[in-house]
Amino acid sequence: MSTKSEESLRGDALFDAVGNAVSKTPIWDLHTHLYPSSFGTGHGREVKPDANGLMLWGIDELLTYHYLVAEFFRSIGADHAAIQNFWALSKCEQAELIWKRLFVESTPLSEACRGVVTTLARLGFDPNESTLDGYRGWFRDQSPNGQIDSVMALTGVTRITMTNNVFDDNERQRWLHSSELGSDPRFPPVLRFDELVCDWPNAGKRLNEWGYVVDVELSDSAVNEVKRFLEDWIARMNPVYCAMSLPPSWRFPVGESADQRQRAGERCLVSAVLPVCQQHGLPLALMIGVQRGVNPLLREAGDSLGLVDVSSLGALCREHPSQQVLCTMLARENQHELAVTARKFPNLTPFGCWWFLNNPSLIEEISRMRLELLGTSFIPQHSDARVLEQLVYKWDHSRTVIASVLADKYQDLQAAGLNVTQKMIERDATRLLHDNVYQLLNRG
Ligand code: RAT
Ligand code: ZN
Repeated sequence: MSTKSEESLRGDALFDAVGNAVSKTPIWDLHTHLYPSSFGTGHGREVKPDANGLMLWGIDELLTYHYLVAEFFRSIGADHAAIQNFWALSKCEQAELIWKRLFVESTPLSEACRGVVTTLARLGFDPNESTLDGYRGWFRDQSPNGQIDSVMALTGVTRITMTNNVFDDNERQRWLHSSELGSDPRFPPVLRFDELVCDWPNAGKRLNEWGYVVDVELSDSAVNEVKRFLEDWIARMNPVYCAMSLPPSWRFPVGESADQRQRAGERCLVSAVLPVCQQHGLPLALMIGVQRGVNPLLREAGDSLGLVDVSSLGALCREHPSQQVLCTMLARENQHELAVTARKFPNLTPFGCWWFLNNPSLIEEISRMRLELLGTSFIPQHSDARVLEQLVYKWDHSRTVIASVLADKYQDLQAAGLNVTQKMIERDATRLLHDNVYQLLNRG
C-alpha cells in the first residue's frame, strides 16, 4: 500500500502541494550583501550608529536601495543639480523623498517598489501609510541581532551567504581587527576580489601596500605573492567559495588584441586564483555582464549591463574540469546559451536571476527554460539583498514564481502518464532551494 507522500496528486491537490513545498522549504541564499551586526550596524536604529556599518536594515535603508534611487531620479526627471542635491541629503531625508514620490504620489508598480509593499505587509505593517513615522518607531525598538533571527524565521532562509570584498577598505579593516567575523553560522563568508582579474595595475598597487611584493608584469614571484595573498585571506575568512564580477568585455582566453590589463587578469586567474581555489576545494562564482558606471552621477545606481561572450565561460570550464564554477549572467539574451553551456560542462552550475533579471516575468521565463534544459541541476535564485528585510520580498516573490513554473511542469508530466507525488515535489523543492547549494559548497 502506498503512503500519503507516495500517492499520485492531481488538480488542486497538486497545485497546493507544490505551493506548500516551495513556500516551506528552507533556503540557502547563495549571494547577498548582508552581514551580521558584528560588521557594524547602519541606520536601522539610530542608537549608536556606525556610519560605515555594513549591516543594513530598517525602513530608511529599504527605501534608499539603489534600485529605488534610480527609479526616483527617473520619476522626478532629475537633472544634474537635482541629483547632486539628493546626494547631499541625509539618508532619512532621501528615504522620505522616495517614499513620497514613489509610494504616495505614484502607484508602486515596479518590482523594487512592490518589494517594499510586500515587505512592510509581511512584517505586519499597513503599507498604506503616508509618513514613515510608524515604521521608524517600530524598527527603533528592535535589536539588530533579534531582527536577523526574525527575518530568517519569517522567510525560511537558513543561510545568508555574504559577499566579503577584500578590496573594500571599510570591510577589510574590520576583518583585520576581528578574528570572529566569519564565525556566525547564519552568514557563511565569500572571498570576493573583482580587482585581481579586472584591474591588475591597481590591484597590484594595493597588494604592494599590504606587503605582498608584486610587479606590473606579474612575474613568477609576483604570482606567488598573489597566491600568498589569497591564502592569507582564505585562512582569515574561511570562505565557502571565491567570487568575482566580470564585465561584458571579459574573454577567456584573451585574444590577440588583448591589452596589458586583460593579459594580467588572465594570468592572475589561471596561475593564482584557480590553483588556490582547487587547492582548497573552493568553487569559483563568476557574475558576468556588469557595465560599471554607465551614469556615474547615479553612483551605485549607475551600473548597467552588456552581452557576454558565453563561449569564454565554456572554454574556462573545459580547460579546468575539476574546478566547480558557479555562474550568473546579467543579460536576458545570454540565459539560453548559459543553460546550454551548463549541459556540456558538469562543473558549471548556473545560479540566480540577477539584478535586472530579478523580476517575476523574467524569473518565470528563465526558471522554465532552465528546468527544461537542466532538470533540477541549477540554483534558481539568489536574493542579492543589501538590506536585511529585502529577504522577505525577494524570496516571497521568487518562491511564488518557482512554484507556479514547477506546478506546470508536474502537470505536463502527469498528462504524459507519470505519477507525481508529494515525496517527489519535496525532493525537487529541496534540491532547488537548498541542497544544490549545500552540495556544491560541501559544508554543513
Ligand atoms: O544587485 C546589486 O545590488 C548590484 O549592485 C551588485 O551588488 C551585484 O549584485 C554585485 O554583486 O556586484
Ligand atoms: Zn551582488
